[in-house]
Order: sequence, then structure tokens, then C-alpha cells
Amino acid sequence: MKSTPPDGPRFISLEGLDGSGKTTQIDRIVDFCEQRNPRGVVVTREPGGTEVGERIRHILLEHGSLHPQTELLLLFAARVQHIKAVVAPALALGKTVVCDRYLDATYAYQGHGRGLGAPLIDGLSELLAVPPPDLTLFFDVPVSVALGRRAGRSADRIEAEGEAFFERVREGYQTRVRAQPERFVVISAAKSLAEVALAVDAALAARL
Ligand code: Z5A
Repeated sequence: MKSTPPDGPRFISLEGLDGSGKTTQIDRIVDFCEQRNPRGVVVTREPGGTEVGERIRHILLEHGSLHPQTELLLLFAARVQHIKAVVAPALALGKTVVCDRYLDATYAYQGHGRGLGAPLIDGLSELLAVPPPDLTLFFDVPVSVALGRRAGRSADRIEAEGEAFFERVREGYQTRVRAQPERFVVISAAKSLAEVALAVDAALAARL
């Protein structure tokens, strides 16, 4: 397991169910990181973050049939490009990287949600030398809250899954938190926007 760099966590991922509110908080997180790191902050996302990654994102989210293993390999294809072209160069320049979803999403959605299991994801991560984040903010909400926030929005291929799928995804995230508690901060994201913002501030102040 990677240890936190001496200048504090610089590779930060945001995770949670769709509708958990992580993207709503991202500007606040970036502002905070900018104050702490004069070398700058790169904001990015997965799947995506590069031209080819955004094209793969489109394939992943558009409707149609994809075998779960195909879905997994497309996510890793986008991830490798993202790490090589965006994440690793930014970290090498001393910047902070804030990534809206990363590797834990794969364990939660593909490992638990699709039932592919963790060993396959462990193996691909090791084979492809996928670096773990230094710090992960997990925006935890009950599935009913996440689905309620999304109501009325058109659903992409993954969002169109049923409640049981998202319950497995949430369990998948919680399993990751239990396995690596030192890397995660769990934010109770069912609270009001103001309360979630305060919890984010407290988490960042304690860790950065
Ligand atoms: N995916 C995967 O399967 N495997 C992987 O390895 C990776 C990803 C990396 C795209 O992710 C999909 O990729 C995702 C998992 C899969 N699919 N699903 N489901 P994404 O992160 O790009 O897409 P998203 O999850 O759909 O992001 P989002 O739409 O930006 O959702 P969010 O960031 O969790 O929530 P939000 O946009 O900040 O908030 C949602 C709504 O709630 C919005 O109207 C807010 O105003 C409202 N909100 C936010 N916070 C609150 C509070 N506290 N109270 C009340 N209302 C709130």
C-alpha cells in the first residue's frame, strides 16, 4: 500500500453514488486545495479526463448492451490513458489532482454492482500499475436519497440500473472503506448542502 506523500495528500478522489452530491462540492474542494498548494490543482474525472477517455465514457454511458467484462476493460483503457496523460504528469509537477470518481468506483460498480468481484480488479490494477489515491472523500447517502435527487433527470445506461444494483454499489464502497479506513473520509451526504459543505471543510482541514 502507498504511503501519503511527505507534503500531504495530493491525489484526491471523490466517490459516491450518482446523486450523492460529490460534483456539487467539487469547486469548494478545489478552492481549498488551491489555497494549500501554490503549484496548482488539476480537476479531472473518470471515466474521461482525456480525449480518448471522453470517447470511451460516451460508449460506457450510452444505451445498448455491454458485457460487464467489456465495461470493466473499457474503464481500465480510459484509466490508463488518464493516468499517463493527466494524473502522473500533474503529480510529477507537484500539483494536486482532484478526480471525480476513480478506482474505488470500479470496485463498487463493476466489482459489487456487476458482480465481477475484487480479485479481477486487483489483478488489472497491479498489472497496469494503477496508482491508488492518497485521500478519498466518500459521499455516503442511502440509495433512496440518491435516487430521489436524480428523479426527473434522464438516466444513462448505468443510471438506468435498478435499486438493488445501487444497494450493491453502496455496499461495495462501504467494503472499500472498511478495508482501507486510513485513506477514506466518509461524508454523511444525505444532510443539507450547508452541512455537507462544513463536513467537507472539516475533512480537508484535518487531512491537508
Ligand atoms: N463508473 C463506473 O461504473 N465505474 C468506474 O470505475 C467509474 C465510473 C470511474 C458516471 O459517473 C458513471 O460512471 C457513474 C458510475 C460509472 N454512473 N452512475 N450511476 P459520474 O460521476 O460522471 O456521473 P454521476 O455520478 O452521474 O455524477 P453526477 O451526476 O455529477 O452526480 P453526483 O456528483 O453524485 O451528484 P451532484 O450532481 O453533485 O448532485 C446531484 C443532485 O443533487 C443535484 O441536483 C444537486 O443539486 C443535488 N444535491 C447535491 N447535494 C445535495 C444536498 N446535500 N442536499 C440536497 N440536494 C443535493
